[in-house]
Amino acid sequence: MAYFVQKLLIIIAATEDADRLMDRMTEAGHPVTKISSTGGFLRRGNVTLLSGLEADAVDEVLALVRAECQPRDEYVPVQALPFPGGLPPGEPLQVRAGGATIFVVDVDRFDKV
Ligand code: 2BA
Repeated sequence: MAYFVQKLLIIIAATEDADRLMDRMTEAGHPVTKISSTGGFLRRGNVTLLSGLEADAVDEVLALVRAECQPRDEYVPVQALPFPGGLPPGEPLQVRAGGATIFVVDVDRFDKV
């Protein structure tokens, strides 16, 4: 199928949400590539999804991301962080788990050879 790629979505999601989101995107006909990644702060595995889309499809994919990647609060002991010396000791740190971080980037050119 020919399509005109105008936007690149870079979606960083929790590993436990990413497969479901990929299924929903694929069912809806949106191409997607999964890359294993690691967050700089928690140093936990997460997933980066790349999807090259027509501009009209961006909102539909963002709605799927919102539905499948619900943010939730998690508490992480400061000692479990890779750099405990950098943070004051004491209360566990509240972090956002799940959810997604999304970049929408203009595509100058898209080729397949
Ligand atoms: P991490 O860097 O491992 O961050 C995981 C979560 O830890 C963040 O969730 C946030 O709730 C918390 N956090 C991050 N830095 C913090 C800090 N300096 N102090 C206190 N809490 C902090 P999200 O913001 O939802 O980010 C989830 C993941 O998305 C990140 O994993 C990172 O892999 C990626 N990410 C987020 N913003 C990004 C950006 N501007 N550029 C590139 N990657 C980004």
